[in-house]
This record gives sequence, structure tokens and C-alpha cells, in this order.
Amino acid sequence: MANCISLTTLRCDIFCRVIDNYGDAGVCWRLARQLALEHGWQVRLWIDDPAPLALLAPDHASGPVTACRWPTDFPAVTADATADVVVEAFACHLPPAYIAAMAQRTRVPVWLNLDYLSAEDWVGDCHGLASPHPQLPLAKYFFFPGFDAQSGGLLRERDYDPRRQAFDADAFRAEFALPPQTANTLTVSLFSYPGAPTARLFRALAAARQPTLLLRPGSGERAFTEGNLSVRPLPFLPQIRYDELLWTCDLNFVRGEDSFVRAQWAGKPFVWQIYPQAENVHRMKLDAFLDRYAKVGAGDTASNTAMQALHDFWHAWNGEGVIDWNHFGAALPELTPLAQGWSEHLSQRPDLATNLVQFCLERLK
Ligand code: TRH
Repeated sequence: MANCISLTTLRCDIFCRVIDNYGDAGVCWRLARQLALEHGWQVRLWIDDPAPLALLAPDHASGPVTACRWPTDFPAVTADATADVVVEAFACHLPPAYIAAMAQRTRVPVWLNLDYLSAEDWVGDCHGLASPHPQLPLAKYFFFPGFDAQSGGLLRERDYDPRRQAFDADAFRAEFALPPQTANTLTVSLFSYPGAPTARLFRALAAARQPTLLLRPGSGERAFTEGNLSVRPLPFLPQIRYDELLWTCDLNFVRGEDSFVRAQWAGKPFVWQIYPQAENVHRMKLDAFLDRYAKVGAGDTASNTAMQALHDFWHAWNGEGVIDWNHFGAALPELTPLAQGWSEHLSQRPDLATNLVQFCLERLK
């Protein structure tokens, strides 16, 4: 890790505490890269556990973001060692010594709490609200990702479309020794939490008429074939290449937050396993997204039958009901244009990094 305390002129410090899995680091790294590459900010990512970065961005040490180990006992720093923009990711609580130094700055920093993504309507009412610090001359702004213009938007790199246009799916398949694409085989990617009903899904795919090639990145599981199902493990791909897997497939099972967003950009049918929360709070978040998604699909792109099949399959995938692959699989020809339309609908809006830069420049005195 770089020697970070000595750096003096800084534009943005992002603080990330890795709760579990990859998403905290995944979201923060993606944001940090965009702020550095697309907006020219000097960005440090303070992360308490750099292990996920080694998988997400094996070349992270080569820049453009300076990854710093967030020590348990963050030392006292001077005001000029703090940044103009400070992003507190997912309410990770900044080091008190750092907050004290922020308060000493001649130019008050813009302090953002980057929250978790939700499709719920209340996000638009909370996005951008300021919360004054009780003792210090500082205010923290709540910055909510989201699916509409009242939110902070979604992370999407400027080079996403050119990367996709340059992508060679055959070369990707050859690189991972996968069979060439055939019209009749369904290619599926699966990234899920341990509680997902994968055994039931595999049995249904094995018994289905259509052959399925199912790719499991980072699962460590073995390859096997059962009936019409062929399961192949893949290595955990660097974050920049995970998009390529999603583009290769006809259907993507994703989870959490960042892979969920990436599947939407890919414009292929997807199934989302939401991060489980206490008292089933996550079910409201799941339905809030399905409501938005159905509104876009309610037009000419998907019938009520297809939308019902999607709704029921998503609920079953999240532990509510039984997996019915026949209905969901039969709906895929209608769900594909729906996914494409949704991706195009979302990509009309400014991306989250652009919105965040605008938000901060308006508040930097
Ligand atoms: O790993 P996750 O379950 O992370 C979760 C969620 O972010 C959740 O919101 C948060 O509360 C919890 O962490 C603490 O799922 P997510 O968000 O999809 O993050 C996975 C990251 O890993 C994402 O950036 C995509 C990336 N990835 C790769 O880069 N290569 C891969 O091969 C795979 C499978 C994923």
C-alpha cells in the first residue's frame, strides 16, 4: 500500500469499510476510478481490508487511484492532509481524527455519505439532504444512488459503450476454453449468495429441452454435466472484465448492488438475488425494483404473462415460492427486449460520478 499520509494536495478521499463480500470495495473502486480517469480528481481510496481489491483490480497499485490501508488507529492529520471532497461510503464512520482535521480546513470540504442503492420512492426525497455536524462547522450530505432523476444516478463508465462495441465474444469463449456459441444453447452466468436455490435451478435446467451452459465465476465449484445442463466454473474476473461475462451470456444471475447494476447495463435478462437483511426488509427493496422494471415493460415489450413469470421467478430465487423454470424460460424471448429497453432507458441519464462531481462543485466554496 502507498505511503498515504505524506500526500499533501488531495481532491477526494473515499473511505470504505469492507463489511463482507465484494460490493463495498466494488462500488468504491469503480467510483474512485471514474473520478480519477474521467474527472481528473486526485483520489485516495482508504480501505480497511484491501483483500477484495486484489481480486477486483489486480493492477490497482498502478493507479489511477491511490489505495491506502485505513488503519484501525487513524493518526492525527493536519487540515491540509484532508481532501476537498470526502466520501463516506455506506455510513462507514470516518476516523474522528480525520473529521477534526476537516473542520480545520480553510475551505470547508464537501462531505458525502454514499448510501446503498435502492429503487424505493423515498430515495428521491432524501438524496442531497444535509445533516449538520453537532459540534463542528461541517455538514454531511446524503448521496443516494438511484434509478430516477431525483437520485444520484448509477455508476457507469464513459467507455462502457466503446468497450462493448470492441468486445469479441468468441475470443472470450476461447480464452476460457468454453464451447462456441450455438443458436440453441442458452448461456447463463451465475453469481449468487450461498442461500440461493441453485440445486433446484440445476435440476430444472438439466431436465429442460434446451441445452444450457452455466458459467460460475469465482465460485470455486467443480465442472459437471447433468442432462441438458453443463456447469463450468470460471475464475473470479477482474471487475473491468466481469462486464464481458455478462455480455457473453443470454441470462445473468446477479446479486447485491454492483453486479445488479452491471447486469442492467448489459441489457440481457437478469435475475437479482438481493442482499438479505433482517426482518426481510430486503423484500420491499426487491418489489420496489420490480415495480419500476414492470412499468417500463408494461408497454409493447413484455406481456403480463412474461412479467408475472419474471416476478414469480425473482421471488422464488429470493426464497419466496418455488422455482418454475418452464414459465420463466418460456418468457425469455419477451424479457430480452425488455432488458434492452430498460438499459437504454437508464443510460439516458447522467451517471453517478458525473452527478457527484456536479453536486460537489456546486458546494465547494
Ligand atoms: O459481493 P456482493 O454481494 O456485495 C455486497 C453488496 O454490495 C451489498 O449491497 C453490500 O451490502 C454487501 O456487499 C456488504 O455483490 P455486488 O454488490 O454485486 O459486488 C460484487 C462485486 O464483484 C461487483 O463489483 C462485481 C464484482 N465481480 C467481479 O469483478 N468479478 C467477478 O467474477 C464477480 C463474480 C464479481
